[in-house]
Amino acid sequence: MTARSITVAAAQLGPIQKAEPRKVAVERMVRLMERAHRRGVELVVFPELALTTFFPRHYHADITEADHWFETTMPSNQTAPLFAAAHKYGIGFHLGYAEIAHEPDETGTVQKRRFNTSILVNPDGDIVLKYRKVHLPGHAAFDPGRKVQHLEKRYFEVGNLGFPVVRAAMGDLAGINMGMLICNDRRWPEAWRVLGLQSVELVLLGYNTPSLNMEAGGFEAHHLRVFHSHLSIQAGCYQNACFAVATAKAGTEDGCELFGHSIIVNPQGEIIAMATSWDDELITADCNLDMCTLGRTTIFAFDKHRRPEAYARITAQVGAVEPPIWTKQAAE
Ligand code: ING
Repeated sequence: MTARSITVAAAQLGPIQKAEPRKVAVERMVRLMERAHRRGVELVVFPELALTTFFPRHYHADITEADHWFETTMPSNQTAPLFAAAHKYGIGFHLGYAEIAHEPDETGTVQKRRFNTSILVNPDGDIVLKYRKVHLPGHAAFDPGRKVQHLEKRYFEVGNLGFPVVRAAMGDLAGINMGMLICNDRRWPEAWRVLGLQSVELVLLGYNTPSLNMEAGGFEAHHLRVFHSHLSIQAGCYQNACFAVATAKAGTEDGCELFGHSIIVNPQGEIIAMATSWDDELITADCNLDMCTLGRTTIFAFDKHRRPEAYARITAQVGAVEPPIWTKQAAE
């Protein structure tokens, strides 16, 4: 039986300066898709917020002043060249962008809503999957203690689409189980596990991660920034027996440095490709999806081994509680 294989790419982007128009970023991405096509790539993963600079580092008292960083339609005239290239080369792509949507809120009233969003587009230009970032790091109000602001909680709502997985045709395969995470999501094992519980085979993930810890809360050695990113992704893949393509926006944007080190990881948790620049760079790998079978039929056969009755705290609590204190009296 021929292996269920797909050739994927992380299309890492170098910096996008605040003044750089979407047109330039899209042209850079189309060039990466052309290069991907020459390498026989069937699915390209672009970063989080791939069309603009990482604007949550900039404070606006009136958040509507940041609306120009958002897309109100997808595709639009500016993003149409990506859909055209996908069709021309027969390549699917993942794109992260800031989304403005006019849709009902929980009271049923149509509101203008803002999300940190990613989509998966097939070569026919269909949006086969959409995800909105659930774990928004940073803060909502201006933080004078910070060297650089990280205002995702100001500009975006928490994603309201859950962590969806869809089985869709891609490359030569009639169906692949694909899901998405965005940046900070990768640090939360619950997010990976919700995808794993839907039999995900390939997780598509974009990120924009500062190379220095912007929190004034304490020292974190620089080399640990990349280590923690890779650790989270490798663990997520191993513990859910899936592949992941994790693509950075990297380099220095208006003086703020983002690390690259985009990676492609297999269900054994091995890094099978890694970017070495902090600029536009295409890394590729052939993913034999049959590799997912070993983990999910043995160590991580969820139906055989998971014990949800012991996991109640995971959904019952938000923060941690203090444990009981041991005393001799209490122990007797
Ligand atoms: N960026 C960072 C990320 O989670 C961060 C924020 C960095 C949080 C390092 C904690 C530690 O990769 C985004 N955009 O989520």
